[in-house]
This record gives sequence, C-alpha cells and structure tokens, in this order.
Amino acid sequence: MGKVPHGQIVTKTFPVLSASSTPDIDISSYKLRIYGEVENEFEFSWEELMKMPMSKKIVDIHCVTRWSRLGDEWEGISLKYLLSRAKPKGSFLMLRSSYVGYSANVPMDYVNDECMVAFRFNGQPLENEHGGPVRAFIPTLYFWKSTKWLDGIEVMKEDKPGFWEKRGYNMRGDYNKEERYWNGLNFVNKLAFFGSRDKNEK
Ligand SMILES: Nc1nc2c(c(=O)[nH]1)N[C@H]1C(S)=C(S)[C@@H](COP(=O)(O)O)O[C@H]1N2
Ligand SMILES: [Mo]
Repeated sequence: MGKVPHGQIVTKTFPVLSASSTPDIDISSYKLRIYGEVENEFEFSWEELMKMPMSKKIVDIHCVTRWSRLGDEWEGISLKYLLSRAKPKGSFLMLRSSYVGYSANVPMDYVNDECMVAFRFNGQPLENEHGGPVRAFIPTLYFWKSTKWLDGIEVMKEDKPGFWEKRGYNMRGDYNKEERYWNGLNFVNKLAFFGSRDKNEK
C-alpha cells in the first residue's frame, strides 16, 4: 500500500458516487469500443473480453471528495494491453459510458500496469452501483477518472474535458499534486465548451 495523499481520509466503507442512476447492462449485447486516433479500431464483445488475460492488483483508491480506500484487490484486463492492440496515435484517452453519458479524460502518461478495465473487486463480481459489470480502473488519478459502466475508450490527439472536467474538476487529477478542482486550463475549457455538449453526453 502506498502512502495516503495529502488531504485524504481513509475509510473502510465503499461510498457510491454516481451522477446518474445505475444502468442495467445486458452482457449479451455489450461491446467495448476502442476507437479514435488508433491504428486498429476494435469492438470487443463480452465473450471476447472474458478470453483475454486478466490481472489482479492490490491497489489504493482516492476520491476527490477526500475518502481513500487502501489495499483492495481489483481484477480485470490491463488497459496497457488493450491499448497495445489498438496501437494509439494520440496520447490522451476519453473513457466513456454511453449508458449514462459519463466521460473522463486521462493522459496516457498516467496509464500504468495497475490501470485496467475491471470486472471484479475483492474476489467478487463488481456490484452494479460500483460500475458492474465493467468499469475503468485508473488508480493513478483521483477516482472520478475511473468511468463506471465503461463501453468506450477513445484515443485523442489533444486533451479534452470529460463530464466533471467541464464542470470544474481538474483536467488531470493527480492526487500526489492535489489537482482537485478547476485551474486556469479548466477555465479556458469551460469557455470553449460552454453550451456545446457531446451528443452522447448528458
Ligand atoms: N459512469 C460513471 N462513472 C463514474 C462516476 C459517475 O457518476 N458515472 N462517478 C465517478 C466518481 S466522482 C467516483 S469518486 C467514482 C466512484 O466510484 P464508486 O461509486 O464505485 O465508489 O466513480 C467515478 N466514475
Ligand atoms: Mo469522486
């Protein structure tokens, strides 16, 4: 376990933070799309994903609302592995859930071996309210970057704000630098995106 970042409080509960209600995902029609600035665009079915190598990591998570959980076991497909198959030509990601219109931008510099498309938590299938059956897991950044009910990984040449980043959260969200809320860059983004929302975003 790493050290607790400045300004965080450790909890043993697992709060649910959702900007929407919890969607019901039918795995028989589920597709994970990897697209955008990539050499190989992919659409993986649930069956195809389940055949991929899975890894388990013991990792801490840090929410921008100041709770941290230490040492949970997360299991899923390495995001680095999935990206290596798509061959990115850009260095920023947008992690999307079209089910609820949520998105979060993540610089690829922050994608390490602990980042994954996650299915299991402490040995159990992820609960729906925590993003089950499938969520992004990006423990290198504040937890809002870990899109629940993930079905799209867009690779981008330029960084763009996601759902919370348009609403004043930090463009990067590095908890070691306490990058919580808006900064100069967010202000510019807010102006640029004011009134213009992605079609698949609420
Ligand atoms: N689709 C979706 N993903 C999301 C959110 C959300 O509202 N919708 N909230 C984010 C925030 S702010 C946090 S802190 C974590 C919370 O995950 P949890 O509810 O499993 O604790 O999910 C992130 N991913
Ligand atoms: Mo959060």
